[in-house]
Amino acid sequence: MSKRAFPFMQKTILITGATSGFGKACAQAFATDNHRLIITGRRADRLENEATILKAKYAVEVLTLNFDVRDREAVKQAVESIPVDWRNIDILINNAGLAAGSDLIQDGNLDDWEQMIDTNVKGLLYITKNIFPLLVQSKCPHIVNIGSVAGKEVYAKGNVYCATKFAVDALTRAMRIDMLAHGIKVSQVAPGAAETEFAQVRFKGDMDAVANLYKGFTPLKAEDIANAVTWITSLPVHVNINDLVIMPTAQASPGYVHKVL
Ligand code: NDP
Ligand code: 8X3
Repeated sequence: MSKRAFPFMQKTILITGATSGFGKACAQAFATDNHRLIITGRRADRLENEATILKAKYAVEVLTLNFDVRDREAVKQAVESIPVDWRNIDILINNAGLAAGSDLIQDGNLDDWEQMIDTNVKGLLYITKNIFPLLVQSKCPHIVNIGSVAGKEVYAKGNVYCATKFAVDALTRAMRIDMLAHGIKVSQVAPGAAETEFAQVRFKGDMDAVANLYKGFTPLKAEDIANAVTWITSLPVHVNINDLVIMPTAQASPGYVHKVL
């Protein structure tokens, strides 16, 4: 039996935050299956470089959209700018997100809080609302939200990041209910610790803190999450994976990692 339910069916897939980590790995994984890709991010140079590589290596069509998901007008304009022959979007991967800082809540930095809430919650909402009218016309519409184990359990100094990912968990369930009549699949992938640029962003370039986080165990790789996303989005139309929690074997929960130092 084929691994893919629709190996012949080319889809148009929009991935937010495709300049790094999970989003970039998802773009590469979908490109191997010859899908058409709309990739987004703030770093224009990386976005264009990624598009050039995808086109050259996989001979796929790629459209880039360079905007900040926190800017609701920019999101609207970016979606309006999508050319007619790219507007048949089948899959939306709501991946753009971040943790900023790692402080006790009483010591928290308000700019960090706003950045996380604006990106992880409001950005995801802006994208979803603007893409919905395009997605709803697809024969196989699917939204995959990248949540986190931080949206399942809180941990010390996780506070606001955890709250944003609990919100993603809630919004995933809410979208599934609200969009049910439109036949839109809504799934969440909730990863545990994965080595991407996530920790560099969280610790604001403190590479000692990054190294310390991943020391003594094997974290997930971006490709592990991309494999899950491509599997979820390849299932038959009548099958939806609501929620998939993926952890490194060495991690039992956000606060419990077995380290061999
Ligand atoms: P990376 O830092 O490697 O990638 C994050 C991506 O999000 C980048 O492409 C970045 O692009 C984009 N992004 C961030 N802020 C914005 C913004 N305001 N507007 C547009 N794009 C933005 O991290 P990951 O790949 O690890 O993270 C992807 C998702 O996975 C996030 O939602 C994260 O919370 C979640 N996650 C990560 C885990 C991990 O341990 N790595 C575990 C569980 C969940 P650019 O900077 O170019 O805008
Ligand atoms: C990132 C996973 O455990 O670092 O969402 O919060 S964790």
